[in-house]
Amino acid sequence: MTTRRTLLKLSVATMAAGLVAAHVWADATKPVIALLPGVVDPFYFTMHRGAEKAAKEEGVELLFQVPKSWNTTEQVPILKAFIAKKPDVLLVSPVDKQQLIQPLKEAADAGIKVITVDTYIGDGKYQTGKGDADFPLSYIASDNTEGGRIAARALAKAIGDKGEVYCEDNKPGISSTDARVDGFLEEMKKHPNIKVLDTQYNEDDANKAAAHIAAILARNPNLAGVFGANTFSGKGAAEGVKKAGKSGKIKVVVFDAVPGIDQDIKSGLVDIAIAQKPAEMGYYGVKYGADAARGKKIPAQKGTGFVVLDKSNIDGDGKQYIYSN
Ligand code: T6T
Repeated sequence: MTTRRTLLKLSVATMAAGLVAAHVWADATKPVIALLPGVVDPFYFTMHRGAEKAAKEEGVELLFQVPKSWNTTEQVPILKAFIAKKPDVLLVSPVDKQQLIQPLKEAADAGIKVITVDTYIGDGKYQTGKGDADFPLSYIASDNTEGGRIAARALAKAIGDKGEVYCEDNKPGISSTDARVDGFLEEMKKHPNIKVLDTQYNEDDANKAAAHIAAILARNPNLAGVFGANTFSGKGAAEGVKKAGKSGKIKVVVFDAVPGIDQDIKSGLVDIAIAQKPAEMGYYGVKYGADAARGKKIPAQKGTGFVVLDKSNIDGDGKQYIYSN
């Protein structure tokens, strides 16, 4: 005969089970995903819109906070604040391949699923069981090395395959821009009549990039071309070429498609822009995050491709790929 005590125990157990189920159910039904980009720029605001679109489709609560500048000292405090909020998933663009490994490991150790978008930690190869930086579940980004090769081929063609060129870059240690410059230098080796000068670093400051053009022109008056490896680098290099009165003479190839790039291409200041698909990075980041929060397996890598913008498509199909704030 079931005693009152057993009945009581049973009902407590059932209630407890109900509660746990309710909690897990709440996470799986409305996963919380925190999106932590690298810096304030139109690339990441476009990414955020793609993330919001997927969040609506998936019933995800999306947290979003942007570091003021591209720096571990700006990104890590926000990361720690997000960890304290215990989201189900962290969607992050690590600002340094090495320095963000430990802070992200703390997130993973706190039970937060980590997905990197645009940039990666370690060597970007995840879920391999090797190394101390393979714990993220997925890496979603452009093939930046190939992007750098495309930039080199385009610049070589624009300058008639001879003359002096150089790369204008943010800072070393960033997986995306490092790969672009590597791809550019690797491809330029196939162009013996082109001399590649030392890469210049502008710390994501377009004014510094513009000043580099003036300084290099003083030493190398025959400068024929420049590759800007990201938004600030490209914008600054183009500004520097314009200030030097060399628009159209010094060929400019840039990575990214910031607002106004259409004017720069039509005026001939910029020859080509390699537009990434940040909205897709945000969209698939949230889709994969929601799946992972619901216990589904997700691919360890996803390439989002890019589109080469130039005079032939900037007012046509290409326009849709220009980022916006
Ligand atoms: O080029 C993008 C991004 O891909 C890169 O990782 C960092 O710079 C940008 O955000 C542009 O500023």
